[in-house]
Order: sequence, then structure tokens, then C-alpha cells
Amino acid sequence: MGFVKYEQNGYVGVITIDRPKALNALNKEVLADLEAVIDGIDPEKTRAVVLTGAGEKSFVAGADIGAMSTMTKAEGEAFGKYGNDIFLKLESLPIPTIAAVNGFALGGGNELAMSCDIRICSDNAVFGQPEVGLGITPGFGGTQRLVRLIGTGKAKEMIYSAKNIKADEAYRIGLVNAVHTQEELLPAAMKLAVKIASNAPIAVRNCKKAITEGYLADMGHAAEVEEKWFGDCFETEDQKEGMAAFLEKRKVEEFKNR
Ligand code: DAK
Repeated sequence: MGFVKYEQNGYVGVITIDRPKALNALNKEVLADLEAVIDGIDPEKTRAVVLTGAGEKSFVAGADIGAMSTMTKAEGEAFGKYGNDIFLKLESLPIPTIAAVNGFALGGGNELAMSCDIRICSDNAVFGQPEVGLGITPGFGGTQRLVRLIGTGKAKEMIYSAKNIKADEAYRIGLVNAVHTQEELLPAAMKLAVKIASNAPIAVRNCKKAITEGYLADMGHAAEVEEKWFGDCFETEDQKEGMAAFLEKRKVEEFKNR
């Protein structure tokens, strides 16, 4: 893919947005390449995915402002839907995803990071939703996912003021789970991905489904969602092996994803 690279490292897939000349800004071509890469991920071979940006300066500096500058209302809405559909596809990938935010994550960049399950960042990372300063609203999920992650008060402040925040503040408000030096960011993301990949894949995926489906449901329905995905783990080879290993006081050599 021209603007999006994919590498398989054992059970971990690494997606790199690769348009460094424009700080990895998202135009239609980048989005199309990202969608093709997501569609091509093999769920048999892949147990965790890391998403990052090429270069040392930027994760993704947002949607492409040049491309958006001449759009009509209809084209703007269609572009928003195009991006939203791809971000939803990423969010609902059955495999856990980790955004390794290596610099600017502005507008669509922050929205892309928020479509991943987990975010960690480098100490030079900058997050923000600068859209209102450009005369638009966040259009790839920013008004929805930011609120869910950090709460309405802080999300409204970031979105209405268009003020960027640095890595330490992103950590303080729970937008990212950890801050690393630039050199340590990818190794840390890989280490976490490998740890996730060492667990029973069906169970990990069922956890993702339970959290996603239950998160906004009332507690009664959420409990039913949990029961469904909990029950679904039983009779799998990995459930039998995981429990047998515990009872026999030995380690599981490798879960089979069956
Ligand atoms: N789009 C296009 N090009 C960009 C870009 C962007 N978002 N960000 C950076 N670039 C390009 C610059 O134009 C420059 O290109 P050349 O001039 O070299 O050709 C190159 O990347 C390097 O950028 P700078 O020279 O500006 O680098 P600096 O280090 O000085 O500054 C910066 C870095 C990230 C602070 C600055 O580039 C910047 O402020 N960039 C824009 C950040 C931004 O505002 N991002 C949010 C974009 S709006 C919707 C759908 C989607 C969205 C909204 C609505 N619906 C349909 C409703 C999403 C909106 C957004 O994401």
C-alpha cells in the first residue's frame, strides 16, 4: 500500500501511516489504503495490532486540510462518512489494537488514536481537536469518542477551545495509558502487544466484544452481554488447556486460538 504499511511480526501486526511529507495527514488515498490494510489483516495469524505514524514528528496531523478546503456540504458529509466508516471498522476489529502515538495527533489523528483500544504515546506527542479553528466540527468521531474517554467537561474544553495538550496532560486525563521516550515507544507498544497475544485469543476477543457491546448499555443488559461472551469461551480448546495447565501446576505453552 502506498501510504499505509503493514508488517507482520509473529502474532503482532504493525500498521504505519506513511505520508511524512504532510505529517501523515489523512486524505482519501491514505484512508483507502488504511481500509485495505485493515481488510487484509488475517485474524488467524494476528492476535494484536499496533498502529503508528512514520517519522519522528507526527502520528497523524489530522484530515488533509488542502483536500477539505474546497469541499461542498455534500462532499464534506460524504468525506466524514467515509472516514467514520473506516474508523468504525478499525474500532470493531475483533483483534485488540494499540495506538503508539509518536508525535502530533491532531483532529483526525486524535480520532484515529481513539478508535484503537489502547493509546500510549511518546513524550513529544501533542493531542488536540483543532477543527473549530478551521471552521468545522470534528468529523471522524471526535465529538463522540473523546467524551466517552475523558468525560464531557474536559472533552468540551478541548473541542471548543481547539487548544492542544501535551503528553503529560494526555496521561493525566486518561487519554493515554502511558508516556515513553521516543526511542522506547514502539518497543513498549510491541511488548504490550506480545503480552496480549500470549493470552487465549478467543477469550481476549470476547473481552473486547463484551466491553464494546456493554459499555453504554444499562447494567442489566450489560450483564447479559457479559454472560454471553463468558459462556462462549467454554468448550474451546484454549479454555480447557488454560484451566488444565493451572490445575496441573504447569504453564500453557501456546494458546491455539481454537
Ligand atoms: N493537512 C494537510 N497538510 C498538512 C496537515 C494537514 N492536516 N498538517 C500538516 N500538513 C503539511 C503542511 O502543510 C506542511 O506541508 P508543506 O508546506 O511542507 O508542503 C507539512 O505538512 C509540514 O507541516 P508544517 O510545516 O506546518 O510543520 P510544523 O512543524 O511547523 O507544524 C503542525 C506542525 C502539526 C502544528 C502544523 O502542521 C499544523 O497545525 N497542522 C494542521 C493540524 C490540524 O489542524 N489538524 C486538524 C485537521 S482538521 C469532517 C471530517 C473530518 C474532519 C472534520 C470534519 N466532516 C466531514 C464533518 C477532520 C478534521 C481534521 O482533522
